[in-house]
Amino acid sequence: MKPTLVARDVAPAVASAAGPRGAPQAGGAHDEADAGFARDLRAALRGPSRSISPKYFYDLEGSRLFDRICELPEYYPTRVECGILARCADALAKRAGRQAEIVEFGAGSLRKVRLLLQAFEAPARYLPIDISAEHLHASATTLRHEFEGLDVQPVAADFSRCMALPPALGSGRRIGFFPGSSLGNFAPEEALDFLRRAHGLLQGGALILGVDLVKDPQRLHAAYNDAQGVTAAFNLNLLARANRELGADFDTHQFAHYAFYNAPLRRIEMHLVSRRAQAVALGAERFCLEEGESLHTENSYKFTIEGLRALAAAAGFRPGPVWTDPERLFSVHWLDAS
Ligand code: AVJ
Repeated sequence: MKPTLVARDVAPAVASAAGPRGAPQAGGAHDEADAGFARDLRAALRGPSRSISPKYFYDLEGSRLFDRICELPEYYPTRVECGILARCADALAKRAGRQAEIVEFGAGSLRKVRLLLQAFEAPARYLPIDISAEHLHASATTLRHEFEGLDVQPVAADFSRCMALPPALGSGRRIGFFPGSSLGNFAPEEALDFLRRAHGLLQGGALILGVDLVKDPQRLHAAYNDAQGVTAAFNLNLLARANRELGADFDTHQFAHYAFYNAPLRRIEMHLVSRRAQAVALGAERFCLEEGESLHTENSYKFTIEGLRALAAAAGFRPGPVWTDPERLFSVHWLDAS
């Protein structure tokens, strides 16, 4: 695969750093991203598999809803991971060394990286990669104000496909940061493929990877079925987004949020289930949904510490120390790419 930048609203500094081939122009790239959503949603509605990538959750509204999920009492991963990161930040900083460059995959609202930036010794540059351009640029601006002198270069790109980064600075090591168990959105083969590519980008450096652990299914179930219904709204926003961006006519009240833990596959599955027989228009096409038919919107795989280390090793990393919380809900891994 050619390492092109699948980017929207790329910051000028990054666009020029992408090399002589150049990055796609913001306008054209935007259309490309929309075409991706339209194409993938159409394919999902046509069936027979009826599933779509969870990356389409994250328009501006979806990114905001996700930030609210992270604050929910039932959604333990964010809180627990932040606690772990706060406790291991000094150890991570020591391993990273002076003037490290942090590359974050799926950076979102940039909250967790603050824990690293505060602990690292003179971090040289921060490259947050996220698919939600608007949200990313707003967060990057806030971060620049907080860490004066830090070179922040947001890259609006789909890291699940390909990633092209500006050349490394050469001053310190390049440290990848992939928190939040976003790795769990990938099927095992895709996770391996992503880690192989990350290993290629981080040669000589390392990856700090946060993943959610297998645990009591009730605890997992509650985290994706919160009492306030924020996760339901997040799931249903996919349809609302299709209405806004693609002119579809989904009646979101006619779909139910359904999330459960599939224990044999060690993953949470999220679905949107049709409450009745209905037809939906998308562009010139009409799709019929039976009562009870589902659109599979997300998988969130859970890991064991040993399983994750074996996966990372298969991708070329040398697994280092692991940090966890007293309840062993979540884990943070140091994976050497040297
Ligand atoms: C961002 C993929 C880690 O799977 O827990 C949260 C997304 N979906 N609630 C997760 C999500 C529903 C989240 N990840």
